[in-house]
Amino acid sequence: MSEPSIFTRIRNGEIPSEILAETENAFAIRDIAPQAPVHLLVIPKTEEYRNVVELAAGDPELMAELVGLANTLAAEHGDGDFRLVFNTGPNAGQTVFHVHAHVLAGGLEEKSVG
Ligand code: DGP
Repeated sequence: MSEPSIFTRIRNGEIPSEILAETENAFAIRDIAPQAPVHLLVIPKTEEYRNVVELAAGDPELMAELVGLANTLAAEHGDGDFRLVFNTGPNAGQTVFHVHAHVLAGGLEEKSVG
């Protein structure tokens, strides 16, 4: 059995970070190094999925739950618009291999992708 991820340790209260919201299968915290005025992380309670590809294939309903929680948080913490980012793989900047969505909001207009 591998060590619990940093996010599981936060959820268990071993590492301090306010749990901003919780659904049946997911929870949300603030990112420790914000890249936007609003930068939250939406995280499944299970560590079963290392990245969004595994999550989407293994549990599409949980994927939808994450998106729904991101949407709720973007309305609570910003104007409702948001960017959802899943870094996938170390070469894309993923550092925690317990799947999580970055919810970025506020002041994104000048940095849109595409
Ligand atoms: P990624 O690089 O996509 O795997 O995202 C991991 C994020 O987790 C990164 O943006 C910083 C955040 N993070 C790492 N450790 C902690 C922590 O102890 N507390 C909080 N709130 N966020 C953390």
